[in-house]
Formats: sequence, structure tokens, C-alpha cells
Amino acid sequence: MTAPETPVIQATVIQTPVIQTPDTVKTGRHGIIEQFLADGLDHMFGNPGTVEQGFLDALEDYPAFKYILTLQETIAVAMADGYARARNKPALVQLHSSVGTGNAVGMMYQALRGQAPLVVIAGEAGVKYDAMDAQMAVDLVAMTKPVTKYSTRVTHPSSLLRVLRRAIKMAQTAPCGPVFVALPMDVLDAPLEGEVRPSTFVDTRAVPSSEGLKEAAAWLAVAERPLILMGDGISFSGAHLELETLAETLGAPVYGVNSSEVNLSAAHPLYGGTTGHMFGEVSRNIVQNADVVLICGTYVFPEVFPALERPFHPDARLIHIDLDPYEMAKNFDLDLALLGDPKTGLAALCALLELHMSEDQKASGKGRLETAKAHRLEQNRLEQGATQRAASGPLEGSAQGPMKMDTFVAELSKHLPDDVMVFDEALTNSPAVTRHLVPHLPGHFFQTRGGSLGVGIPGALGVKLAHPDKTVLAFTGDGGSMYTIQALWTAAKYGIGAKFIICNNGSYHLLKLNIDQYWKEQNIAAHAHPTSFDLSQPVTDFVSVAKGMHVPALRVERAEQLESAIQQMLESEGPFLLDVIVSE
Ligand SMILES: Cc1ncc(C[n+]2csc(CCOP(=O)(O)OP(=O)(O)O)c2C)c(N)n1
Ligand SMILES: [Mg+2]
Repeated sequence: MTAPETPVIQATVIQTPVIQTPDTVKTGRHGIIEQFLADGLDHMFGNPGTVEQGFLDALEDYPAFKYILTLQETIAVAMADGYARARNKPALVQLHSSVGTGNAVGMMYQALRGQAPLVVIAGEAGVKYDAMDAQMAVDLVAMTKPVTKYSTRVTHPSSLLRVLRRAIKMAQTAPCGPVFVALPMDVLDAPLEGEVRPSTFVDTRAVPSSEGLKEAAAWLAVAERPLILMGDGISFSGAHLELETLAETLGAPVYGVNSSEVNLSAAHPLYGGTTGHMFGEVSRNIVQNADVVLICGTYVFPEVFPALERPFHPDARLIHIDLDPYEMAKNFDLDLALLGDPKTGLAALCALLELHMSEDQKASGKGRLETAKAHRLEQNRLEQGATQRAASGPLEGSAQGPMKMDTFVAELSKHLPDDVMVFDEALTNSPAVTRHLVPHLPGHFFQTRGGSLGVGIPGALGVKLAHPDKTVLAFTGDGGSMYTIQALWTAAKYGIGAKFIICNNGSYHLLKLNIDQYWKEQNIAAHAHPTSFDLSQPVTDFVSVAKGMHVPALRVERAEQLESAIQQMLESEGPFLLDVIVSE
């Protein structure tokens, strides 16, 4: 297992192009492109408008810079999100004024919750028009502030490059996140002031204080029921090995909280799963018996309906190591809040435990690990038996009712390379996906974050652009796919060969499961689900939709169609869509 490289922007030597402005003076619109290139940022995902025309025109002078046209701003942000996550480096987004920015806000929220380093720019008519309050004018900074880490507007040419470098630095400094810069046209058309040079990279590999770490190690060493809660901060920091070593030393189960990447292999015996994103009671059941809890690279608790009362054992000791002080003790008091990088922090903790744990304590940790191993073996045995029984049963398909998602993914998994990259937005079908394609390689599995639908198809396109040699799959629902389905056009236009699997259950099934829970809590007798949760009529013809955007596609309804459809998909060079009809 290799940890991802530290997210450092590489400075690039750029060729200054011949600038075809009337007076041959270099303008701001050229300067910002050179700034991006100087920071190694050479892909931009966007959707154009008139107030960005000068900048987009200038792009034609820089063949090294790739502009990826998307047909809706949500897609631009989601593609950039996938691209940034797959590379662990910032990605650029261009939006059109108020209307384009408005479309992008929901997906920027997703990037904010996921701490994705996005540098988002939007055009404006010009500072000189401010007092006119004309069409498309709005306070863009106010619009984007709640969904960004930093949002600002450049109002004078002298601040253009300075502000841009600040924004790039902010986006990529942990805790990372999307930043927004409004760029009025008159500022970009003015002669460039200042010189282009690479932005400063902030090294955040800070080690928590040695006193704090010693105290944490002392508590963890004596823990009888230790627990680790981790999230995507582990992946960002490349702390996979350190987390695994710590968990094994302590024999501590590890649960993902807002964990949407491979932070610990799901095949590891100590991996417990995730705490979920809807109901606080699920988390309470997981954490309530632990005597020492270590939280690292995440926050507690991200559910939509989190527990309002502290869900931990009253005597439990809580330790949090993170680069984001805002998230520490945000909702519940901690016994130790240590500011520091997950990788260096956990490495230091492992070293202290190795030195100071007694032989008995080490043996207890090992004992818990062995129990977890035995438990996992038994689980695997039971699951394999169930899979074999299902596979030897009658073929599924329309006569017997729709196929199970398990049937499809079990067959698919036989045809995939081990290093397949998956963007999973399968929602209620996600457990079937991860049962057969167990997320185990860091940097090879991504899920939506922040609860936003529509990430699957564009996210996988971003991943495939970042890793053109890998097999990249998107799993999405008949619901989720339709928020960003025109991303298929972008896939076809640029020949981005990701493969899209629609888990078509004719339903917003997750909403049905959630309302079942609500009825239970409210003592409401179960009854027919709201008709607004039903997608079965009229039937969306995904094959025609895809073909209409020049992406070949097949509908798969019966198990006997599986093998040929999967082969056709995987053998195709370019993008390909499978509309898989599955049971709810
Ligand atoms: C942008 C956005 N709009 C609406 C929702 C609410 N929502 C959550 S789950 C869901 C249904 C998803 O359906 P589908 O993708 O088909 O997956 P399934 O539940 O059937 O597995 C909806 C509409 C959301 N999360 N994000
Ligand atoms: Mg569905």
C-alpha cells in the first residue's frame, strides 16, 4: 500500500505566448492563465458566458492549458472535485456570473464538506458598472461565502495576481476547501500589474505537542475498549500506514465518519464500516461502549439528524488529532485536542506506544486484533456461502422480477483489474457494490460527500482524466444520474473513457427507507410511500439518452445478458453506459 504523495504544487516553466491584444500589452486575462500554469494548474472545468469572453479568448493562446467544457455548472464543479481528489492537488473551475455561480452552489457545498481544493472563478461585467445594478449583477462573494473556505472579489489590477495566489494557497492548505474569486472584466482587460511567480505552498506536516501525544499514548495504552473514528483527512495526509499500525497495536476497531475514500482497507479485520450519514442513533450504537476514543481526520458527527446528547460513554476519554481546529470540540467536549497532521501525529503516537506499552498491554492489543481476525474470517465464510447459493439459484430477470444488484456486481467483479477506480454514488445499491469490489487501495475509491446527488458521472470523469490508464467506473442511481446526465456529452466530446453504471430501481429508494424510519419514530402506521419518490413512470430510456449524447449504451435486464454487456463495456475505448435494471 503506497501513501499518496504530499499535495505539492509543482512550479512549471511557461512559455509566454505572443499576445494578440491591439496594443500588445499583457493584460490581466493573460496574467491569470500564466499564474495558473506557474502553479501547475493546467485543467479548467467550466461553462462560458459573455462576461468571461476575454479570458476564454486568451486561453486560445495557451495550448498547454486544457479547458473542459461542461454543459451545466454543477458538472464543472463535480468533475473538478473528482479530478482534485484523484490527484490530491487543486483543480480549477470557471463559472458564468450570478446565474452560473448559482447553479454551482450546491456542488460547491459538497466540495466544502469534502475539503476538496477547488479554485473557482466567475466573471462579472466590470467594476465600473457596479452602481448600475444591471442584469446578472449580484454580490457574488455573499452568494458563495457559505459554501467556500475563502471568497473574494478583485477590484483593481494591482491586486489581481496577489489575490489569485492567496486563493490558490488557501484552497490547498489543509483543511483544504473550495475558494472563490470574482473577476470583473475591466480588471482582466487592464494591463497586468506585478509578475507571475508560483504561489507559496504551506507545509502542514506539523507534529502535535509532545506533552499532548504522551498523554494520548498513556490513555490509549491502558484502554480496554479503544475505538478509532477516522475520515478523509487520513487520505489527504497519506496517513494510511500509520492508521493501520496504530489500530493493530491497540486492537482498536476503526469506523469511518464522513469517510468517502479508502482511509483503511475495508478488507482489514479492524475496519468496522462507516457510521452512516443520516441518523445519530447509528453512531451512538457504535461509540457508546468505548473507553478511549481517538478521532482523526474527521469530525463528529456529520449525520443529517445527529445525536444532540453526547453519544459517548460518560467515562470515555476523547482524543482528537486534526489540522482543523474548528472541527475539534465543535459539538462535544474533548479531553485532548491536538492540532497536527494525521500522518506525523499518528506516526509519533505509534512510536510512543511501541516504547511505553507494557508487554501485557501489547498482548491485550494483539488479543483484540486476533479476535477481530477470527470474526472477520467467520463473516467472510458466511458471506461467501450466501453468494454461492445466490449464484447457483435460478437466473434472475424480468420473469422472476428484476435482478439483484449483487448479481450484477458479482459478475462484473470477475472482469475487472485489481486496481479499478470506482466513483460510487449507488446509494442503496452501494452495499452490493462494495461487497464485491471491496475498497482496499488508497486513492481508488470515492463517494459523494456532503449529501449532494449528481456526483457519480462527473466525478468519475474527473478521476479518469487524472488517471487515463486506469479502468474507472461510476455507479449511480436512476435518480442521482439525472442531476448531471449531460456530463455524458462532455465524456463524448473529449473521449473520456469512464464507464457508467446506472443502478436503475425505478425509485428514489433511499427516500422510501428514510421515511419508513420517520414513520417509526413518529408512531405513524406504515402506508404507501409518497408518489414523489417514484421514478417508474414514465420510464427513463437511459440508452437513448446516452446515445443522444454519443455515448454507446446497453440496457441489461436479465442475468444471461450480463457477461456480454460487461465485456462490451470494458472492451470499448471510450465512455460507455450500462442501464442495469435492478430490484429495489
Ligand atoms: C441535489 C440533491 N437533491 C435531492 C436530494 C435528496 N435525495 C437524497 S437520496 C435521493 C434519491 C436518490 O435516488 P437514486 O439515485 O435513484 O438512488 P436510490 O435511492 O434509488 O438507491 C434524493 C432525491 C439530494 N441528496 N441531493
Ligand atoms: Mg433509484
